[in-house]
Amino acid sequence: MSEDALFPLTLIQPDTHDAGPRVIAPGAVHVPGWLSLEQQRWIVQRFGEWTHGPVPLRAATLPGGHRMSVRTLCLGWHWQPYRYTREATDVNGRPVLEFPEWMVRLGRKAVADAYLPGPEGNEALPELAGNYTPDAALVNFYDRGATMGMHQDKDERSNAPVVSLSIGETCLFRFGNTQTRTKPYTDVELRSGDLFVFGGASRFSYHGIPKVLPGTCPEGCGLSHGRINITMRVTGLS
Ligand code: MD6
Ligand code: FE
Repeated sequence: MSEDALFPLTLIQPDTHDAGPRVIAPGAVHVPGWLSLEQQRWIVQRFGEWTHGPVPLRAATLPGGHRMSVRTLCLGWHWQPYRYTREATDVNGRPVLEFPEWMVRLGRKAVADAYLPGPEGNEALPELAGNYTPDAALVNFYDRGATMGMHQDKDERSNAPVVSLSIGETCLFRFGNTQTRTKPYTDVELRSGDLFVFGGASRFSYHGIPKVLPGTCPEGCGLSHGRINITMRVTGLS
């Protein structure tokens, strides 16, 4: 038997981070290395364009007056704590950028890749993949020291999955439960190019970003520092 047959590439990956989809909880799937470096760079270029759009990257202010450390821009619908609007009424009143067609296709592929049946006890939720049509994206930029507290994504009137893409510095993603913002939770490292989908029984789980690891941008991802996270959602609004 040839060496290639004995040691197929997928089994000799030295880094378990590249081992394919991992089910973190029912409906919550981490797909390491889902975007190529070329795709990451292309998305970083789009990010640069969006920051010159009608609504600047801004740190949202929470109802108690606390300002988030993450800066956000939006596509499709403008998110403000805690609702979606068509105009950025908490920033400058301008209408939000359109949700790009390429991102609908990317979101559909993400849900399919995360949920289609696999050998690892992956939940098969194919009906979610075919007609997944996200209409809003939050694009977060994490500069030095930025974090995100434990929260649920529940401003949408839909239980369709949320698709999350990470580019730039590695972060610690804390994935919890639907009942409390505390334990039990699972800490997952999200690296540049990783996909995380949460839907099904995990759609309303608490989650947060306790830290970003400075200096971990891979060569060629398009960012020299910081972290971009894009979450696509179905708002259920019209
Ligand atoms: C982040 N993400 O990854 C923050 N929400 O920077 C989120 O809050 C998030 O990654 C819902 C689904 C996936 C996520
Ligand atoms: Fe979230």
